Amino acid sequence: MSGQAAWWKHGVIYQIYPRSFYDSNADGTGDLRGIILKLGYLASLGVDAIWLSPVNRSPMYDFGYDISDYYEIDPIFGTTGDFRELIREAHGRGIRVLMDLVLNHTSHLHSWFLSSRSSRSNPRRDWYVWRDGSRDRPPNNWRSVFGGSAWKWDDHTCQYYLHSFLEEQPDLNWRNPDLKKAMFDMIIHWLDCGVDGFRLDAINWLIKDRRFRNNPAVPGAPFFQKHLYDRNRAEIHDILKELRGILDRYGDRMAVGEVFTLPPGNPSLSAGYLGNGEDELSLAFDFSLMYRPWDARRYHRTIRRWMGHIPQKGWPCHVLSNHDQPRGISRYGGGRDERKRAKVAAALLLTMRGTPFVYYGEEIGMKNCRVPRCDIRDPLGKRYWPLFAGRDPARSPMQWSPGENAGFTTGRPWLPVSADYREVNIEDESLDPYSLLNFYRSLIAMRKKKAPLNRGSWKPVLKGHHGVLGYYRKHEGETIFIVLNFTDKEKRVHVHDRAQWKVLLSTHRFVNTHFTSLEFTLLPYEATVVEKFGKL
Ligand code: ISL
Repeated sequence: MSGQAAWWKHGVIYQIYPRSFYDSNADGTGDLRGIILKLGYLASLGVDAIWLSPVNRSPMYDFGYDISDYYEIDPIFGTTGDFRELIREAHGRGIRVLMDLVLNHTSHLHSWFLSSRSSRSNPRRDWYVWRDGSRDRPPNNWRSVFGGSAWKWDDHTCQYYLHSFLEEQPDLNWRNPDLKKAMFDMIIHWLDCGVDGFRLDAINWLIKDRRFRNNPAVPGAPFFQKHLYDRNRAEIHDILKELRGILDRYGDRMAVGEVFTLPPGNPSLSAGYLGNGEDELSLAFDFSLMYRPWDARRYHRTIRRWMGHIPQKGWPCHVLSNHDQPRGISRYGGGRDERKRAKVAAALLLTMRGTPFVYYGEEIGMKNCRVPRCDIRDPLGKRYWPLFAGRDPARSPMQWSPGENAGFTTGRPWLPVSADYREVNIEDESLDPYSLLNFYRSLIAMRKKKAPLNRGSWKPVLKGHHGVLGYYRKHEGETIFIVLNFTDKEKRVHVHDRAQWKVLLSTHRFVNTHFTSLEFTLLPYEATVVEKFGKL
């Protein structure tokens, strides 16, 4: 596929958590019509695609990641007609639409599982993972991601079924050819509907060890184990190759896979799912950066490692926040400087080589919301409170305005609105030329306009010593240099490159200011992007 056609390499992708984006019918939960109503905003932000966390029919034990019908839209979000309209309207504005595909498991209320569970001889029995055991002795020691054994005893058929996540999320058996065909048919259905691609949930869980061997223990950590036999099995690659074959038949469709590992971030493993760069996933997430403390050197090393693992023909992507992790701005720290740090992080995300993913609300600096215990909805929060408040803090309603419920709903919001919405909201930030929101807009617009930024090479020169990152992005004779001060101190930087430079975008300098060398005294938390426009 030509570089031109691969929009997913050069564009910016925006993740929407539909429950929390915009509520069009006052039931307190965001919906598809709400997204349609806000397409103008998304276009003004300049994003090329939106990825929607699951909107399929679901009993919502895991808020949509437990699908009970892959072909239907859950009524809380709207109808299939609304979904088709969203695709049409988004396409009309040049915005592509990605669906979240949960392939590892279904809801326990999916008709497939109801059949599978009905008897041992049901033709769909083998679509899920059933094993013998006795009531008090599960088939092996595998643990669920969400805690406890990954096996659930079924009284009716006296066997265990596997659930890598909640017991309401039984794992599918991808070794069964009929199941695999049913899943591929479903994928083809959505491609035919005009969906531009998919985010593949928990893709590294897809296949389990044929012999169901016990996972080795982690010495000294009784609740952890080395997930040798229930994750990252080699056969997953064969499935991804088949899937890529389907996508490629449609030309410009893509798949980005969620590769979650513990400890989080494993660049060689994540990049492994890109295959030779052209025959498996289009993009793979690696979450290393989300777990780094705010330190330029650590950031540099993490990015270098990630870039180093991307196959020659493959393409990286970068992400700072999503619906499972604490929000970026709440992780960077910095107290009163947190929004300055958020600008530096945004400049990094949007000037790197690799597709940037922006999580809704990140562009205005939404923080983790304080969710009182009685309002917790995430099953993880319910299970682990007060040790862990769960994932709700990063899923609070989008802050559209300083009005009631931050303009998200006229009903009662399904999760509390963050207390800071009177200052942190889209309406007010749109009016402030120096807001984080307008900085995101400028970064995205600049990235779109400048080929070195959206497709060029990456050459780091200032590698985080003294808290500063500096790197070149180059493409066909054009050169851009980015410099980022991660600290609250002034920093003197000097890169020997005498030429005519001008500022494209900066947190602290006027656009078009000229320089004859890359010699600056950076202000605290300065992020500056300069372009070479002539020789001296
Ligand atoms: O959420 C996590 C830690 O807080 C992760 O371990 C997460 O479970 C893992 O990244 C897989 O996540 C995906 O699948 C889950 C779903 O709950 C997550 O929201 C989804 O992103 C099960 O479908």
